[in-house]
Amino acid sequence: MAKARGKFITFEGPEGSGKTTQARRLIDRLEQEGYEVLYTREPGGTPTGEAIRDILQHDKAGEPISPSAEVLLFAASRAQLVSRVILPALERGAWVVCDRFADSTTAYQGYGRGFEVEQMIAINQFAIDGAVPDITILLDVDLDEGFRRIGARHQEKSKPLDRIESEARSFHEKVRQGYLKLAERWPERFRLLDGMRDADTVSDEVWRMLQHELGV
Ligand code: Z5A
Repeated sequence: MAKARGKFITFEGPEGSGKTTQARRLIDRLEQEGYEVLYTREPGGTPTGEAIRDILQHDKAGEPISPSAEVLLFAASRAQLVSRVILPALERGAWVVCDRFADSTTAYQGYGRGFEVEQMIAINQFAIDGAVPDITILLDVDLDEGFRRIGARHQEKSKPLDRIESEARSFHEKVRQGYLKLAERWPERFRLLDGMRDADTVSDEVWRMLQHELGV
């Protein structure tokens, strides 16, 4: 008998909301339960995607990126990740946990930059080829807390903020509000969690929610 398709879980949210921390913790827990799980991230996750990430975040191409080129570069990274990594893993029965996915484009380029939201959703549909997440965990934090966490990390590693992190506060506020609108639009897929709490409390809630929703 063919193996059941794996589950696809994405983490979304503003900077410093704890996506990477929670994605890693979830993977550890799923693996302890015997699941085959793959961690991946956007932009990136494939050699092509990681090269695009360098262009997008660190101006690797050495010229300003036009806003529409930015949309399409995120979409190109996503299309490659879906076809090379995500769909093959799901089809062989593995679970996939992705740190940001298509909703990031709708939130950042749509609500944040001001591109038409429906157009971002259409571009995403083309890029994801049917790979709609089973569950999207939206970690919500206010801007002050998110930037406090990111600032502390950058100071620790002596790294400057990247291109998108350096956007104005008003941009990041629009992104946060955009995410909340997406959670209202797709309540069957989105689970909104308060990311202001300590990491242990959040990861326990993520786990309880997945036990309830997916029977892990
Ligand atoms: N972007 C876009 O515009 N369009 C798109 O389509 C896509 C992306 C896919 C990717 O950046 C950038 O690309 C992002 C959006 C844009 N830009 N911005 N700005 P990235 O991948 O480099 O970074 P990120 O996705 O924004 O994640 P992040 O900033 O690293 O944050 P995070 O993953 O949510 O948080 P974290 O790494 O788990 O934690 C950050 C720090 O806080 C760290 O020191 C932790 O130890 C600490 N932390 C975590 N959880 C807690 C709690 N609960 N309490 C206290 N401290 C905590």
